[in-house]
Amino acid sequence: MELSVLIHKFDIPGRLVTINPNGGGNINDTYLAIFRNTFDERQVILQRMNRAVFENPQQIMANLRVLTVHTHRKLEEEAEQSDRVWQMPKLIQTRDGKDCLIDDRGDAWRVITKIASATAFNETQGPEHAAECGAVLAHFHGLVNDLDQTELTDPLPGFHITPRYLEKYDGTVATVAGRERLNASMEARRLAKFIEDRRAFAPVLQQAIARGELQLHVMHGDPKVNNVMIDDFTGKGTAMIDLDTVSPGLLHYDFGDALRSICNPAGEEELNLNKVVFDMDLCLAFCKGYLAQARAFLTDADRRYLYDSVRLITFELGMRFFQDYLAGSVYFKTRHPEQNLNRARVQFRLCESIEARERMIREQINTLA
Ligand code: GN1
Ligand code: MG
Repeated sequence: MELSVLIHKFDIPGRLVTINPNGGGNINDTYLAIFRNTFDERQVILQRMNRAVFENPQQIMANLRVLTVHTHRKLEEEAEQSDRVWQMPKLIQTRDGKDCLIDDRGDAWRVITKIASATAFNETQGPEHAAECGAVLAHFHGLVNDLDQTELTDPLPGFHITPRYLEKYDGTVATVAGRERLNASMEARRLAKFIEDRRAFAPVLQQAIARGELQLHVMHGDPKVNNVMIDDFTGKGTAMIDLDTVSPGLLHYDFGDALRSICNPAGEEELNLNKVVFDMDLCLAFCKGYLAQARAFLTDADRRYLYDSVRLITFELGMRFFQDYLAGSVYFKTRHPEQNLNRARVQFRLCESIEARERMIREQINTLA
């Protein structure tokens, strides 16, 4: 079905002016559509949900419904006291009242409102930007902390359970094709060694959960830098987007993933590894922004594992990219065959940089948390 035909199945006022690819997600396909009438304009985001990753789109939409109803109500309640207008996208239904549309190929499509006059940057712009990302994540955690976890179904069970990725990696290495790719280059063998050296570290957060030290909360699941919308006029954060992975999890998965992304201004696709460093100024700024609010809901045990989460999620993402490379790049979208290998190199370099700064990172966190 053509995009212009598809979007007309949704209940959007005005006439379609343009529809174009938007953003560079690794999983879903995203388009921006603009509708106008004589006195108004409506910008919406059309997305095809990746069926290979999100097997049950209806379940994702049900989660989004629960999340948006809960947060819109809270945002309205606290609007008067807020220092800014916090935003949260709204679902737009099909003309026959459904939250998503299944096309003739079985693909699921949905439309949400676009956060207008705001930008999601692929690379951190500086300490102020990092601090805003921290404030937005903490605000998001505050918004969802009283959302009943049982109302959400886990869209990707085990999503940040690092030992499961290790098992998956081992499974891939055991295949003929996986072993061939692994043995085809020095670089791949070097990355495999990197993983071996950190095997014992992989269960650190799961063990803390098992000991009863850490509890599950509602988490965002993917709080990387380009999922934080920054207001074009005020420079302040205004919303978190990309809400498909919102589910019960550890706040640490979000904290670690946010720092992994925000403190690497070179970005995830950098080819020159020398440019990949964990930036301590950005770390300090993010932590100030996040912990100023999050301090109120973190326990002492939570604080003890914050550093580990940064190291772990960086390691985990590197391993996910590497496993996918060895499996023939079937999960993350790629434009060239070596792309996932390079993404893994970047994350592992970043992980080393984090390890080298352990003492400083812990100190920063401890003084602020
Ligand atoms: C994927 O689709 P996107 O780009 O928002 C991935 C995240 C990774 C991220 C790395 C469902 O997110 O976990 O951190 O790539 N999402 C899923 O860029 O696997
Ligand atoms: Mg995402």
